[in-house]
Amino acid sequence: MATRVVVDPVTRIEGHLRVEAMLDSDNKVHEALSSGTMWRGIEVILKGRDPRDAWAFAERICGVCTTVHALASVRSVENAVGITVPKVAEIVRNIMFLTQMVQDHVIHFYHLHALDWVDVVSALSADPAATATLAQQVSPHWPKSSEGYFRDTAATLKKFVESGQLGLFANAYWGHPAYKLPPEANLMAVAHYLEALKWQKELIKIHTVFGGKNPHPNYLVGGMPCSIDLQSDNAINIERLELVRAKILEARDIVEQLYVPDLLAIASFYKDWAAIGEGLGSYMCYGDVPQNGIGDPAHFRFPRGAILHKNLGEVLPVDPTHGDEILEEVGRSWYRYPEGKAALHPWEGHTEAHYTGPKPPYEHLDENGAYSWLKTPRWKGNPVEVGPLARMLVGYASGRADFKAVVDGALGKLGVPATALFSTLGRTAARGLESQLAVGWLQDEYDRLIEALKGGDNNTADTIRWEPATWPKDCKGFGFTEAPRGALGHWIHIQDGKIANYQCVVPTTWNASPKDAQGRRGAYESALIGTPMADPQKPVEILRTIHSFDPCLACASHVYGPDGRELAVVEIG
Ligand code: NFE
Ligand code: MG
Repeated sequence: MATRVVVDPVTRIEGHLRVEAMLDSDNKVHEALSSGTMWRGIEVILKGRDPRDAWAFAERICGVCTTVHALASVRSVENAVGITVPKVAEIVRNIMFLTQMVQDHVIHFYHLHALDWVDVVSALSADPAATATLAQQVSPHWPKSSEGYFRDTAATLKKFVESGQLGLFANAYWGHPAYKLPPEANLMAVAHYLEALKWQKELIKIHTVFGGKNPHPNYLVGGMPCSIDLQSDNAINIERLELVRAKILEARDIVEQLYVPDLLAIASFYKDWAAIGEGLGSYMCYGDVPQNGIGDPAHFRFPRGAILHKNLGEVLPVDPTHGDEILEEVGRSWYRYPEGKAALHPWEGHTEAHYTGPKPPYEHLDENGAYSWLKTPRWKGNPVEVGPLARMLVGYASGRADFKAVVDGALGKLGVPATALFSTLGRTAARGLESQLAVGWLQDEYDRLIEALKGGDNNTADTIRWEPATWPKDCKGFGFTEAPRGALGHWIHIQDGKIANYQCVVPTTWNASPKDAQGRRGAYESALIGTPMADPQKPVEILRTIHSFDPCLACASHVYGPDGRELAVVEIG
């Protein structure tokens, strides 16, 4: 009988994900199920509310990607009622967005994904002097690379392990034959894990300058809720902006001296993963980081577009407001649609819980029935992957020189062809490479901000259409961003100044979706097919590919009851 491997819950992610993988007799995955096993009710409370408040609720869909739901939300309202935000507000939003992206990617690499490749216990047998030599080769400009530094790190780690309370490092498959790094590389990675953990709280201070707090910084329909005046004691002045500049420079060091060198060093031991985890081969982005207003995608730093079937020769146009382009199905999800409806555009979106799965605790999901709290979004009928790899490929295939430079640079260093991008390794590398772009863009956006301010422009909000009385009686809007995990869209329908309908289709819904009506797999499921497993009892290979997407199930399984009715009763007993 075929072996079925169940990983539930998948850890080192946000939210609750279950994966079931069916193995052939040679222990390769031949079928997979990706299931969101939680659902939440954030959107239900949006209905009937003031659209100007929506960002504050929507932002709390997630505590990880935090700022992006606020950004998509204010953009959806601005799009609906016809507001164009001032240039300075847009630059500040770009800085907030890029800060979030860099912080999230570094955390993902070191704290959520690295331990799939780095064996912490093996680090204990590393020679600190040899580790110092290695570190100086890998990151010649990073100051902390002495023998003493690595001796101290090893001593800290040893104390930690001997205490028997692994804490952060508990529950991994230490000693698994799939770990390939020498002990010194493992110790170097553990040291940098700790460095990155200390640093990430520093970068995010940028959010506190412009948004007052983090997580969940403040936003404003029409602009940003901050006043900037270089000379004032009562506004964001040059002293605060100097802090922002310093944090951007630190981020640049972390990405260029630690993250990308570590990524390439670790990847060089795992080149076989450039041929594993390809998945759909189709990708989509909405694009972001506008240079000339959100209505002009031709001038986004992240371009908009789609690639189908690995054809890098053609970037297809994407219009998420077109009624047929993006449709969500629920045939394999625990929801039901109105009679006769098989797929709905988010502006007509409908969410009605209808659990038909097995009664917990259960052994297996029903692969022939519904098996997830995630819906199944499709672009022009195609399953597509969203996220860093999609963004890097769309940028690369669009012929953008900045994308080509970082991608070709990494491929050259690793000595692998461009086809290596279509893989688990490619997905993980893409996250580092776009962080390289993002830290450069952060500096550029900061310079644009200072230039505007020096020119006397410090307008951070357009409040001409603040009052709902100035809005159309019935209007629809689309707000979007490129969240760390990929294309994020919020669709709003406003009637008489109140929210009539609000739907989010988030990155993890695209990537972790169950099958569609034609039986085609989502991105996670598809990427697992063909994966070889060394030991089905210790499925580290499944974690490598699933983690390469950086799952967030909290984002993906928000639920909206269109009539505000009770969706389910949960009994605890
Ligand atoms: Ni909760 Fe999210 C991101 C969004 S989800 S993390 O990035 O939007 O997939
Ligand atoms: Mg949704």
